[in-house]
Amino acid sequence: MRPDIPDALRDIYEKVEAGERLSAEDGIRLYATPELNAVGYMANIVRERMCGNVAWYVRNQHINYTNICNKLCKFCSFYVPPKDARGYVLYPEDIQERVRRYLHVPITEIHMVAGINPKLPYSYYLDIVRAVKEVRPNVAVKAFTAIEWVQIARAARKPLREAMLELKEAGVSSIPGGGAEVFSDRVRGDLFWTKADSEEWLEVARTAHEVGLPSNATMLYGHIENPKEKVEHQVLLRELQDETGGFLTYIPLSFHPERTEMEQIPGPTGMSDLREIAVGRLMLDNFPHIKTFWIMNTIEISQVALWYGADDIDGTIQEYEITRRTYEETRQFLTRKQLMERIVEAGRDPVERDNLYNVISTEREVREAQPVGIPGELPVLS
Ligand code: V47
Repeated sequence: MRPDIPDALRDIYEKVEAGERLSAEDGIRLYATPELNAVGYMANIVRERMCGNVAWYVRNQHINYTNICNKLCKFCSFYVPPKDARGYVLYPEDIQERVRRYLHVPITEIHMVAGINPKLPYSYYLDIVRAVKEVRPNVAVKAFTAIEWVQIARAARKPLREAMLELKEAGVSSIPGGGAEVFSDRVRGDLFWTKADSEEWLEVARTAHEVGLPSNATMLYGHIENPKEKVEHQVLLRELQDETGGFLTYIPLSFHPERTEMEQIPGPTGMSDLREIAVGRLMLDNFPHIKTFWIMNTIEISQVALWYGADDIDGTIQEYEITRRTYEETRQFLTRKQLMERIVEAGRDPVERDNLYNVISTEREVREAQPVGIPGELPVLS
Protein backbone atom coordinates (compact mmCIF):
# COMPACT_ATOMS: atom_id res chain seq x y z
CA MET A 1 0.00 0.00 0.00
CA ARG A 2 1.40 3.36 -1.01
CA PRO A 3 0.64 6.09 1.54
CA ASP A 4 0.38 9.64 0.29
CA ILE A 5 3.80 11.19 0.51
CA PRO A 6 3.25 14.49 2.34
CA ASP A 7 4.56 17.60 0.63
CA ALA A 8 6.97 18.12 3.51
CA LEU A 9 8.75 14.85 2.62
CA ARG A 10 8.46 15.03 -1.16
CA ASP A 11 12.08 16.11 -1.77
CA ILE A 12 13.31 13.21 0.37
CA TYR A 13 11.03 10.81 -1.51
CA GLU A 14 12.46 12.04 -4.82
CA LYS A 15 15.99 11.40 -3.58
CA VAL A 16 15.00 7.90 -2.42
CA GLU A 17 13.41 7.12 -5.79
CA ALA A 18 16.53 8.36 -7.58
CA GLY A 19 18.86 6.39 -5.27
CA GLU A 20 20.49 9.58 -3.98
CA ARG A 21 22.14 9.83 -0.56
CA LEU A 22 20.15 11.57 2.17
CA SER A 23 21.76 14.39 4.14
CA ALA A 24 22.00 14.66 7.94
CA GLU A 25 19.31 17.32 7.75
CA ASP A 26 17.03 14.87 5.88
CA GLY A 27 17.65 12.35 8.65
CA ILE A 28 16.56 14.81 11.32
CA ARG A 29 13.36 15.49 9.36
CA LEU A 30 12.67 11.74 9.14
CA TYR A 31 12.81 11.63 12.94
CA ALA A 32 10.61 14.72 13.30
CA THR A 33 7.78 13.89 10.90
CA PRO A 34 4.56 12.42 12.30
CA GLU A 35 4.15 10.55 8.97
CA LEU A 36 5.72 7.29 10.06
CA ASN A 37 4.03 5.25 7.34
CA ALA A 38 5.56 7.47 4.67
CA VAL A 39 9.00 7.00 6.24
CA GLY A 40 8.42 3.24 6.34
CA TYR A 41 7.23 3.23 2.75
CA MET A 42 10.39 5.01 1.60
CA ALA A 43 12.58 2.63 3.63
CA ASN A 44 10.76 -0.30 2.05
CA ILE A 45 11.64 0.98 -1.42
CA VAL A 46 15.33 0.83 -0.50
CA ARG A 47 14.92 -2.50 1.30
CA GLU A 48 13.26 -4.18 -1.68
CA ARG A 49 15.74 -2.64 -4.09
CA MET A 50 18.59 -4.17 -2.07
CA CYS A 51 17.11 -7.49 -0.87
CA GLY A 52 13.90 -8.10 -2.83
CA ASN A 53 11.36 -10.04 -0.77
CA VAL A 54 13.95 -11.96 1.24
CA ALA A 55 13.94 -11.98 5.05
CA TRP A 56 17.14 -13.47 6.43
CA TYR A 57 17.42 -15.51 9.59
CA VAL A 58 20.18 -17.58 11.15
CA ARG A 59 20.28 -20.61 13.41
CA ASN A 60 22.45 -19.19 16.14
CA GLN A 61 23.34 -19.49 19.80
CA HIS A 62 24.30 -16.63 22.09
CA ILE A 63 26.84 -17.21 24.86
CA ASN A 64 27.61 -14.47 27.40
CA TYR A 65 30.86 -15.68 28.99
CA THR A 66 30.97 -13.33 31.98
CA ASN A 67 28.61 -10.83 33.59
CA ILE A 68 31.41 -9.18 35.56
CA CYS A 69 32.06 -5.71 34.16
CA ASN A 70 33.97 -2.65 35.30
CA LYS A 71 32.29 -0.23 32.88
CA LEU A 72 29.21 0.57 35.06
CA CYS A 73 26.96 1.63 32.17
CA LYS A 74 23.71 3.06 33.50
CA PHE A 75 21.59 1.42 30.79
CA CYS A 76 22.79 -2.12 31.47
CA SER A 77 20.94 -4.68 33.61
CA PHE A 78 23.26 -7.53 32.71
CA TYR A 79 26.50 -6.63 34.46
CA VAL A 80 27.56 -6.94 38.07
CA PRO A 81 30.64 -5.06 39.30
CA PRO A 82 33.86 -6.99 40.09
CA LYS A 83 33.64 -8.78 43.49
CA ASP A 84 29.81 -8.96 43.42
CA ALA A 85 28.65 -12.38 44.62
CA ARG A 86 26.41 -12.80 41.56
CA GLY A 87 29.37 -12.60 39.18
CA TYR A 88 30.18 -15.56 36.96
CA VAL A 89 32.78 -16.52 34.39
CA LEU A 90 32.33 -19.37 31.92
CA TYR A 91 35.63 -21.18 31.54
CA PRO A 92 36.47 -23.17 28.38
CA GLU A 93 34.90 -26.37 29.77
CA ASP A 94 31.69 -24.45 30.67
CA ILE A 95 31.60 -22.94 27.19
CA GLN A 96 31.96 -26.41 25.69
CA GLU A 97 29.09 -27.65 27.86
CA ARG A 98 26.90 -24.78 26.51
CA VAL A 99 27.86 -25.60 22.93
CA ARG A 100 27.14 -29.32 23.48
CA ARG A 101 23.64 -28.45 24.75
CA TYR A 102 22.59 -27.58 21.21
CA LEU A 103 24.77 -29.95 19.17
CA HIS A 104 21.61 -31.58 17.82
CA VAL A 105 20.52 -28.24 16.28
CA PRO A 106 22.28 -27.30 13.03
CA ILE A 107 23.49 -23.97 14.39
CA THR A 108 25.82 -22.08 12.06
CA GLU A 109 26.76 -19.09 14.23
CA ILE A 110 27.78 -18.65 17.87
CA HIS A 111 27.52 -15.06 19.08
CA MET A 112 29.81 -14.62 22.08
CA VAL A 113 30.00 -11.32 23.99
CA ALA A 114 30.19 -10.30 27.64
CA GLY A 115 31.22 -7.72 30.23
CA ILE A 116 34.68 -6.23 30.67
CA ASN A 117 36.25 -8.40 33.32
CA PRO A 118 39.77 -7.11 33.96
CA LYS A 119 40.81 -10.38 35.67
CA LEU A 120 40.64 -12.38 32.44
CA PRO A 121 44.04 -12.84 30.78
CA TYR A 122 44.57 -12.70 27.03
CA SER A 123 44.94 -16.50 26.91
CA TYR A 124 41.35 -16.85 28.20
CA TYR A 125 39.94 -15.25 25.04
CA LEU A 126 42.00 -17.51 22.78
CA ASP A 127 40.98 -20.53 24.86
CA ILE A 128 37.23 -19.89 24.74
CA VAL A 129 37.25 -19.39 20.98
CA ARG A 130 39.26 -22.60 20.53
CA ALA A 131 36.92 -24.37 22.96
CA VAL A 132 33.92 -23.57 20.74
CA LYS A 133 35.72 -24.70 17.59
CA GLU A 134 36.86 -27.94 19.23
CA VAL A 135 33.26 -28.98 19.92
CA ARG A 136 31.72 -27.47 16.76
CA PRO A 137 34.48 -27.04 14.17
CA ASN A 138 32.18 -25.76 11.42
CA VAL A 139 30.36 -23.10 13.38
CA ALA A 140 31.19 -19.43 12.71
CA VAL A 141 32.28 -17.61 15.86
CA LYS A 142 31.01 -14.02 15.91
CA ALA A 143 32.69 -12.63 18.97
CA PHE A 144 33.58 -9.62 21.10
CA THR A 145 32.23 -6.11 20.82
CA ALA A 146 34.60 -3.21 20.15
CA ILE A 147 34.75 -2.56 23.91
CA GLU A 148 35.89 -6.12 24.54
CA TRP A 149 38.47 -5.83 21.75
CA VAL A 150 39.98 -2.77 23.46
CA GLN A 151 40.21 -4.82 26.68
CA ILE A 152 41.62 -7.87 24.85
CA ALA A 153 44.42 -5.79 23.31
CA ARG A 154 45.13 -4.29 26.74
CA ALA A 155 45.27 -7.75 28.36
CA ALA A 156 47.48 -9.00 25.52
CA ARG A 157 49.75 -5.95 25.72
CA LYS A 158 49.76 -6.08 21.95
CA PRO A 159 48.55 -3.81 19.20
CA LEU A 160 44.87 -4.48 18.47
CA ARG A 161 45.67 -5.63 14.93
CA GLU A 162 47.97 -8.38 16.24
CA ALA A 163 45.43 -9.60 18.80
CA MET A 164 42.74 -9.62 16.13
CA LEU A 165 44.87 -11.66 13.77
CA GLU A 166 45.63 -14.19 16.52
CA LEU A 167 41.97 -14.51 17.50
CA LYS A 168 41.03 -14.80 13.85
CA GLU A 169 43.52 -17.65 13.59
CA ALA A 170 41.92 -19.20 16.71
CA GLY A 171 38.49 -19.14 15.03
CA VAL A 172 36.78 -15.73 15.20
CA SER A 173 35.21 -15.03 11.82
CA SER A 174 33.19 -11.85 12.34
CA ILE A 175 32.46 -9.19 14.94
CA PRO A 176 29.09 -8.24 16.42
CA GLY A 177 27.96 -4.64 16.54
CA GLY A 178 27.62 -3.96 20.26
CA GLY A 179 29.18 -1.31 22.43
CA ALA A 180 28.55 1.61 20.09
CA GLU A 181 25.56 2.97 22.07
CA VAL A 182 25.20 6.50 20.67
CA PHE A 183 28.20 8.38 19.29
CA SER A 184 27.63 11.46 21.43
CA ASP A 185 29.97 12.85 24.08
CA ARG A 186 26.94 14.24 25.92
CA VAL A 187 25.19 10.86 26.20
CA ARG A 188 28.46 9.08 26.90
CA GLY A 189 29.26 11.55 29.70
CA ASP A 190 26.01 10.64 31.44
CA LEU A 191 25.47 6.94 30.69
CA PHE A 192 28.72 5.20 29.78
CA TRP A 193 31.60 7.54 30.51
CA THR A 194 34.19 4.77 31.17
CA LYS A 195 33.72 3.15 27.78
CA ALA A 196 35.46 3.67 24.43
CA ASP A 197 34.30 6.84 22.68
CA SER A 198 33.12 7.01 19.09
CA GLU A 199 36.63 7.49 17.70
CA GLU A 200 37.90 4.39 19.48
CA TRP A 201 34.83 2.30 18.53
CA LEU A 202 35.21 3.28 14.88
CA GLU A 203 38.95 2.57 14.98
CA VAL A 204 38.27 -0.98 16.24
CA ALA A 205 35.80 -1.51 13.38
CA ARG A 206 38.31 -0.07 10.87
CA THR A 207 41.05 -2.40 12.11
CA ALA A 208 38.68 -5.38 11.98
CA HIS A 209 37.81 -4.62 8.38
CA GLU A 210 41.49 -4.20 7.51
CA VAL A 211 42.34 -7.65 8.89
CA GLY A 212 39.42 -9.24 7.05
CA LEU A 213 36.88 -9.50 9.86
CA PRO A 214 33.50 -8.16 8.76
CA SER A 215 31.49 -6.52 11.51
CA ASN A 216 28.11 -5.14 12.48
CA ALA A 217 27.13 -1.80 13.98
CA THR A 218 24.46 -1.03 16.56
CA MET A 219 22.85 2.09 18.03
CA LEU A 220 21.10 1.99 21.41
CA TYR A 221 18.06 4.30 21.36
CA GLY A 222 15.12 5.27 23.51
CA HIS A 223 16.92 6.73 26.54
CA ILE A 224 18.30 10.30 26.65
CA GLU A 225 19.59 10.66 23.11
CA ASN A 226 18.15 13.14 20.60
CA PRO A 227 17.58 12.89 16.82
CA LYS A 228 20.62 15.03 15.97
CA GLU A 229 22.87 12.68 17.94
CA LYS A 230 21.35 9.62 16.26
CA VAL A 231 21.84 11.06 12.80
CA GLU A 232 25.45 11.98 13.63
CA HIS A 233 25.95 8.36 14.70
CA GLN A 234 24.53 7.09 11.41
CA VAL A 235 26.61 9.51 9.33
CA LEU A 236 29.83 8.41 11.09
CA LEU A 237 28.98 4.76 10.38
CA ARG A 238 28.14 5.56 6.76
CA GLU A 239 31.45 7.39 6.28
CA LEU A 240 33.46 4.47 7.66
CA GLN A 241 31.52 2.08 5.46
CA ASP A 242 32.39 4.24 2.42
CA GLU A 243 36.03 3.83 3.41
CA THR A 244 36.18 0.09 4.25
CA GLY A 245 33.02 -1.65 3.03
CA GLY A 246 33.42 -4.01 5.99
CA PHE A 247 30.07 -3.56 7.72
CA LEU A 248 27.43 -6.20 7.09
CA THR A 249 24.46 -5.12 9.18
CA TYR A 250 23.10 -2.18 11.14
CA ILE A 251 21.04 -3.04 14.23
CA PRO A 252 19.15 -0.32 16.10
CA LEU A 253 18.81 -1.64 19.67
CA SER A 254 15.63 -0.79 21.55
CA PHE A 255 16.48 0.25 25.11
CA HIS A 256 14.93 -1.90 27.87
CA PRO A 257 14.92 0.16 31.07
CA GLU A 258 13.74 -2.62 33.40
CA ARG A 259 16.19 -3.50 36.19
CA THR A 260 18.63 -0.74 35.09
CA GLU A 261 19.58 2.48 36.87
CA MET A 262 17.23 4.18 34.40
CA GLU A 263 14.14 2.13 35.03
CA GLN A 264 12.07 5.25 35.69
CA ILE A 265 12.11 6.24 32.00
CA PRO A 266 9.41 4.75 29.76
CA GLY A 267 11.72 3.51 26.97
CA PRO A 268 10.89 3.13 23.28
CA THR A 269 7.49 2.19 21.84
CA GLY A 270 6.47 0.07 18.86
CA MET A 271 6.27 3.24 16.79
CA SER A 272 9.78 4.36 17.70
CA ASP A 273 11.13 0.84 17.07
CA LEU A 274 9.70 0.97 13.53
CA ARG A 275 11.00 4.48 12.96
CA GLU A 276 14.55 3.49 13.96
CA ILE A 277 14.53 0.61 11.50
CA ALA A 278 13.21 2.85 8.73
CA VAL A 279 15.53 5.80 9.34
CA GLY A 280 18.45 3.37 9.64
CA ARG A 281 17.61 1.85 6.23
CA LEU A 282 17.30 5.28 4.62
CA MET A 283 20.42 6.86 6.13
CA LEU A 284 22.74 3.83 5.94
CA ASP A 285 22.40 3.44 2.20
CA ASN A 286 25.72 1.56 1.96
CA PHE A 287 24.93 -1.09 4.61
CA PRO A 288 23.80 -4.30 2.90
CA HIS A 289 21.49 -5.32 5.77
CA ILE A 290 19.27 -3.86 8.48
CA LYS A 291 18.37 -6.16 11.37
CA THR A 292 15.34 -6.12 13.61
CA PHE A 293 16.62 -7.90 16.72
CA TRP A 294 13.41 -9.64 17.72
CA ILE A 295 14.55 -10.26 21.29
CA MET A 296 14.51 -6.49 21.93
CA ASN A 297 11.89 -5.39 19.38
CA THR A 298 9.55 -8.38 19.99
CA ILE A 299 8.73 -10.81 17.21
CA GLU A 300 5.43 -8.99 16.57
CA ILE A 301 7.05 -5.61 15.87
CA SER A 302 9.79 -7.42 13.93
CA GLN A 303 7.19 -8.86 11.54
CA VAL A 304 6.02 -5.32 10.74
CA ALA A 305 9.63 -4.07 10.64
CA LEU A 306 10.17 -6.36 7.63
CA TRP A 307 8.02 -3.77 5.79
CA TYR A 308 9.79 -0.77 7.34
CA GLY A 309 13.31 -1.40 6.08
CA ALA A 310 14.48 -4.53 7.90
CA ASP A 311 15.61 -7.56 5.89
CA ASP A 312 17.09 -9.61 8.75
CA ILE A 313 15.38 -10.85 11.90
CA ASP A 314 18.40 -12.43 13.71
CA GLY A 315 17.80 -16.01 14.74
CA THR A 316 16.92 -18.81 17.09
CA ILE A 317 19.10 -17.37 19.94
CA GLN A 318 18.50 -20.18 22.50
CA GLU A 319 19.55 -18.19 25.59
CA TYR A 320 19.96 -14.43 26.03
CA GLU A 321 21.10 -12.68 29.15
CA ILE A 322 21.71 -9.01 28.27
CA THR A 323 18.01 -8.16 28.27
CA ARG A 324 15.73 -10.79 29.79
CA ARG A 325 12.15 -11.09 30.86
CA THR A 326 12.99 -11.89 34.48
CA TYR A 327 16.34 -11.98 36.24
CA GLU A 328 16.20 -15.77 36.57
CA GLU A 329 14.97 -16.65 33.07
CA THR A 330 17.59 -16.65 30.34
CA ARG A 331 15.93 -19.08 27.91
CA GLN A 332 14.65 -16.97 25.00
CA PHE A 333 14.28 -18.68 21.68
CA LEU A 334 12.19 -19.27 18.61
CA THR A 335 12.51 -22.52 16.72
CA ARG A 336 13.39 -22.37 13.05
CA LYS A 337 9.81 -23.40 12.29
CA GLN A 338 8.40 -20.56 14.38
CA LEU A 339 10.75 -18.01 12.80
CA MET A 340 9.84 -19.17 9.31
CA GLU A 341 6.12 -19.10 10.06
CA ARG A 342 6.33 -15.53 11.36
CA ILE A 343 8.27 -14.44 8.28
CA VAL A 344 5.87 -16.16 5.87
CA GLU A 345 2.89 -14.69 7.74
CA ALA A 346 4.49 -11.27 7.24
CA GLY A 347 4.53 -11.89 3.47
CA ARG A 348 8.29 -12.26 3.09
CA ASP A 349 10.42 -15.16 1.84
CA PRO A 350 12.45 -16.70 4.67
CA VAL A 351 16.05 -17.49 3.78
CA GLU A 352 18.34 -19.13 6.26
CA ARG A 353 21.82 -17.62 6.17
CA ASP A 354 25.22 -18.15 7.77
CA ASN A 355 27.05 -15.31 9.52
CA LEU A 356 28.25 -13.88 6.17
CA TYR A 357 24.82 -14.07 4.49
CA ASN A 358 25.61 -17.13 2.42
CA VAL A 359 22.35 -18.94 1.69
CA ILE A 360 21.87 -22.12 3.76
CA SER A 361 18.25 -22.85 2.88
CA THR A 362 15.29 -21.30 1.09
CA GLU A 363 12.75 -23.74 2.54
CA ARG A 364 9.44 -22.11 3.44
CA GLU A 365 8.03 -24.93 5.52
CA VAL A 366 9.37 -27.51 7.91
CA ARG A 367 7.71 -30.41 9.64
CA GLU A 368 6.93 -29.98 13.33
CA ALA A 369 10.25 -29.64 15.16
CA GLN A 370 11.11 -32.65 17.28
CA PRO A 371 11.69 -32.03 20.99
CA VAL A 372 15.11 -33.29 21.99
CA GLY A 373 15.59 -34.33 25.59
CA ILE A 374 18.57 -33.19 27.60
CA PRO A 375 18.80 -35.02 30.94
CA GLY A 376 17.51 -32.78 33.72
CA GLU A 377 16.44 -29.97 31.38
CA LEU A 378 13.40 -28.80 29.51
CA PRO A 379 13.07 -30.30 26.04
CA VAL A 380 14.77 -28.27 23.34
CA LEU A 381 13.21 -27.84 19.92
CA SER A 382 15.37 -28.02 16.85
O1 V47 B 1 26.35 -3.16 23.48
C1 V47 B 1 22.77 -3.25 26.96
C2 V47 B 1 22.92 -3.22 24.44
C3 V47 B 1 24.38 -4.52 23.28
C4 V47 B 1 20.67 -2.92 27.19
O2 V47 B 1 25.80 -7.75 15.92
C5 V47 B 1 20.93 -3.01 25.83
O3 V47 B 1 24.25 -9.09 15.23
C6 V47 B 1 18.71 -2.66 25.34
O4 V47 B 1 25.16 -5.57 20.37
N1 V47 B 1 18.40 -2.53 26.64
C7 V47 B 1 24.81 -5.96 23.07
N2 V47 B 1 19.98 -2.89 24.91
C8 V47 B 1 23.90 -6.64 22.05
C9 V47 B 1 24.34 -6.39 20.64
C10 V47 B 1 23.76 -7.20 19.54
C11 V47 B 1 22.55 -7.85 19.71
C12 V47 B 1 22.05 -8.60 18.66
C13 V47 B 1 22.73 -8.76 17.48
C14 V47 B 1 23.95 -8.12 17.34
C15 V47 B 1 24.72 -8.33 16.09
C16 V47 B 1 24.48 -7.33 18.35
O5 V47 B 1 23.15 -4.53 23.98
C17 V47 B 1 25.25 -3.65 24.13
C18 V47 B 1 24.27 -2.52 24.47
O6 V47 B 1 24.26 -1.57 23.46
N3 V47 B 1 22.25 -3.20 25.73
N4 V47 B 1 21.81 -3.07 27.88
C19 V47 B 1 19.32 -2.65 27.60
N5 V47 B 1 19.00 -2.50 28.88
